[in-house]
Amino acid sequence: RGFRGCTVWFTGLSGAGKTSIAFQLEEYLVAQGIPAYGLDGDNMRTGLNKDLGFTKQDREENIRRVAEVAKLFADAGQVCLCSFVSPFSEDRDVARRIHRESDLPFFEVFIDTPLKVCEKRDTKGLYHKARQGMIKGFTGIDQPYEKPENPELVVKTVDSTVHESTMQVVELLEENGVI
Ligand code: GGZ
Repeated sequence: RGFRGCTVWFTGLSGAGKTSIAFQLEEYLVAQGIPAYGLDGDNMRTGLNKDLGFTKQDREENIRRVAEVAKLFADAGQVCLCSFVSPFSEDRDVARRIHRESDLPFFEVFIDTPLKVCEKRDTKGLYHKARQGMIKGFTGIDQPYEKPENPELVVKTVDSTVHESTMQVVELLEENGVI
């Protein structure tokens, strides 16, 4: 059967490694001739979603809009790689439903990196700012992260390389006949 589009939805804390894995996966797929495109806070929150912040309500709307965009990419035959903290289960469920209603495959991938590790990495200094109270409503500090109950895949990044984590997602896509 020929290739069809789909959405891979990466969820996890800030600094968990979502975007690094999605970026390597995008490179891998494109090198195999499979069209793939990554959506994340950097390209969604600077444009389409620049009116949104990080309250529960704004995150809900962020995820809803991203999911609608991802659906269009998937419908156009792309593997759409979405990297969003997406901390609320009900918002991720909305993203899933949006895809299901259009019969497009949706894979929720939990990038399971402990808060301790993310906070120690603190690549952008955001956890430090959140601890100091300079950022309010930071996921894992003073807003919750609801762990996925039934994700298609859980990737534990501690003690593995980005390449190893990426290959776990490649396997998932192979097992499901996407690639
Ligand atoms: C969480 C925040 C916040 C707050 C700014 N909480 O590591 P990053 O920097 O690059 O990824 C985080 C990103 C989260 O945006 P998302 O669109 O993925 O969030 S959501 O899915 O919940 O809508 C982080 C930065 O933006 N950031 N403030 N308060 N992350």
